[in-house]
Amino acid sequence: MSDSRTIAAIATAQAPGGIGIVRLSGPNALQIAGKVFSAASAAKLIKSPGYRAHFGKVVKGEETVDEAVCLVFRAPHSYTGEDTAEIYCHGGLYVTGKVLQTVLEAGAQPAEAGEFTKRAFLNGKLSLDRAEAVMSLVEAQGEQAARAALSALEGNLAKKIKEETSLLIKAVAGISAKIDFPDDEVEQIADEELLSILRGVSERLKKLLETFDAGQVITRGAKTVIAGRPNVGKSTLMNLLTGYERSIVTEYPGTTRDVIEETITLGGLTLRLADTAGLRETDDPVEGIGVELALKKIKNADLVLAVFDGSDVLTAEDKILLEACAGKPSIAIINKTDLPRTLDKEYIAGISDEVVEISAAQGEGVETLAGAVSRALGVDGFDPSSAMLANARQRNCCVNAVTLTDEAISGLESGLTLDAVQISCEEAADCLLELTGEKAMSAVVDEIFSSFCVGK
Ligand SMILES: Nc1nc2c(ncn2[C@@H]2O[C@H](COP(=O)(O)OP(=O)(O)OP(=O)(O)O)[C@@H](O)[C@H]2O)c(=O)[nH]1
Ligand SMILES: [Mg+2]
Repeated sequence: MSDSRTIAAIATAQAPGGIGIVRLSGPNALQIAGKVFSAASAAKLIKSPGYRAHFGKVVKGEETVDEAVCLVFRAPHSYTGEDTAEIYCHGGLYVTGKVLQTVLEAGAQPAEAGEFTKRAFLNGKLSLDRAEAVMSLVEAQGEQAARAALSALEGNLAKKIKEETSLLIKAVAGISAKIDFPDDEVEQIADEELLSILRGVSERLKKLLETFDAGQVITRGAKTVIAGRPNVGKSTLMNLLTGYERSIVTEYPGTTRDVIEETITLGGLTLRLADTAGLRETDDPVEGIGVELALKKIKNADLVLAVFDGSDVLTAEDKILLEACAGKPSIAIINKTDLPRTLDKEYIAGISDEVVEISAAQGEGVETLAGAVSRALGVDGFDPSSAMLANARQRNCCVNAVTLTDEAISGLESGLTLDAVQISCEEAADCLLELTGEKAMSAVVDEIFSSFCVGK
């Protein structure tokens, strides 16, 4: 399936940088690139072999736009599977914009969001889950997220799903034979074997579904709120984790009022941190709004870092916070270990599963905290490079496949007609084919790629 339009877009970030890349793909990519790129060797791009770099100039009529390198890829040996030219010019907003404009004036069409990767999918270069992995890799902020995306891009999920699909298809074929040749004219698959195939598929898909939440934490980052009563050191902890003075720290209780947010990585995990106003009853209307916001953040958080002052006694506010954390992934952080301890640690340990002692001011205890974070989020020991479901779409396909496989299993167990069992198995296989894109509807495909960035 190939598109007759030749598309172009800036493939690099829209910010000043050493190099910017304008990419063209489509049947006329080399012809259009040849109109705007003049090679120093006088070589013609249209005649260039693939995987060849040419040094030269981007020109617009008589005007030189930039010195550049043009890389040629010949179909089908390119990312999109089409003829592709990549113009490496100087990075920066003006130059890349002008090179793109020149290419568009020479006959290319502006690429839509994700269109290069969509073409790669439509030309059979990537399965749908691998195309989604490309976007996850681009968006990855932490090491674990990048490893997970790379694993999917390498086809680990696709491979696993294909294995289960072929088992379901084997079951369908087995049932067909039983229906068409009921008198044992051909060798038949035993009911027990059919059941064991289907049970295996259902079990493995359920295992894959179980890792979804942990996978989401790894790929999207955990919404993490730093909470506690005033002056326990929340903002000092925020600054320690971000590595700079993100929040204002003073010895006056009630310093932080607004929610201060920053994304960080801790132990390879991405945390979307929010430092909040100290929790207390207050007559100050501004601080009061801050406290309300803090409580809302706690409610919606994936993880609460509940901070306590180790050099002080436990107060009623501390106890309320401990209770608010019950049943939620949370860590009780006893801060200010550099000062003599007055706090009742046993009380906290009796309520909270994870208790970590730190000195935010001295920068001590971060590693211990990192370990506790990964345990509290349930990703401890999770291998991000194992096959996992990357998004709600993939999860949905998998859930439907399990439901239908389980229907087939109970149908077989209860002696339902083989026709009904066969249909369930076929539909289960279809759900998995939809996951990898072999049977995805074009509306679904359009929807997926529209969330990509332009130039990818
Ligand atoms: N000795 C010691 N002092 C600390 C430590 N962490 C924070 N502090 C001090 O505690 C005071 C309050 O720190 P903040 O980080 O502003 O506390 P907070 O919880 O953000 O306070 P609010 O924003 O008012 O809710 C400051 O004087 C900090 O220097 C620590 O580990 N050891
Ligand atoms: Mg603060």
